[in-house]
Amino acid sequence: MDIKQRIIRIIKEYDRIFVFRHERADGDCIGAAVAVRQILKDSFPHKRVLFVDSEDFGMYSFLGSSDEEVPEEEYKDAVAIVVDTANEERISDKRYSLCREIIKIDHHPEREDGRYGTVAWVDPSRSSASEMVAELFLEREGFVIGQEAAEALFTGIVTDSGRFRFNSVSPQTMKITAMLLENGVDTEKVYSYIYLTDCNVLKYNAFIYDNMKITENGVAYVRVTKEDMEKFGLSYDEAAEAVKLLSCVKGALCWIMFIDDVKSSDSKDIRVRLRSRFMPINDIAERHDGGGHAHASGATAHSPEEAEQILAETDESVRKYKSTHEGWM
Ligand SMILES: [Mn+2]
Repeated sequence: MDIKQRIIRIIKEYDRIFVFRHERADGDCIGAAVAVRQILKDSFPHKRVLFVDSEDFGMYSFLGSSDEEVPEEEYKDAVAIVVDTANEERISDKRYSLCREIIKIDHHPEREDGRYGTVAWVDPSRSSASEMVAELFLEREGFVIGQEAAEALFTGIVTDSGRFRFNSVSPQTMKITAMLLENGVDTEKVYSYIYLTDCNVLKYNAFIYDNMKITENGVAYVRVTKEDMEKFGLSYDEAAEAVKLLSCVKGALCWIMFIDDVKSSDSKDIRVRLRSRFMPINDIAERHDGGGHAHASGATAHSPEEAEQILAETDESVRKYKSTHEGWM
């Protein structure tokens, strides 16, 4: 029996179903979780399907809200469906472990500590967990996918695929999205909730582009101070987000945000958010009290001089890469 059939069979066996997501929620895990709950409630009115969550859904509150807490005994003879979560440590609510069976549906790369669940459907080639959830129910008779669920899944696919731009977008992503649209997605509404931006953030974004510089070999960078964050009324996390604005500068293979470490009040450290395309930059981060992924790393400069040093090293790295590789732009 194929994995999707097994998942469906387990779901049908249980009268009580709990849905779980990963910590630091995003559009995909919220969308997939809300949709699983809605589809199963609409398809099996006698089943109790719950998505208990201690945080509100933030910018994704338009997709719905979580269910009230229930006594722990309720979890015992239930099945857990965990969406979009690579390993157990990242599951935001530990009560999944009380459930009798666990279904994992995820699209993150497989990892050493990633084996959990009675049944695990893991496919890293997928754009999103929402795409997988949509496929699971769309291709079967007897499941009701109404507008609410379709919009939740559409939101997950759109946000996790960078608006259908990432490599993970396949013909199947588009086919599934088409079917969701047939189920009545209000795209104008969804896009308004996801992409409209507060005025102070837009002014800050303008400030970022205004103050961005580019090195000789192609490193786009910007410096953000504590005073800048105060001026625009942004938290560290909100201000730090804007590193992605530097990702689309033609000729720049690397981009860096140098931002005051305001998390500890007396720190003079500068956090260095390093990003790149084609070439890795984690080696540079590792030399400066940091590390991370090949194309997205973080480091710490303990002085303005060290920040200069990191910029110089990155510039040199880009020079080397450009002189020994073709196909970048
Ligand atoms: Mn995801």
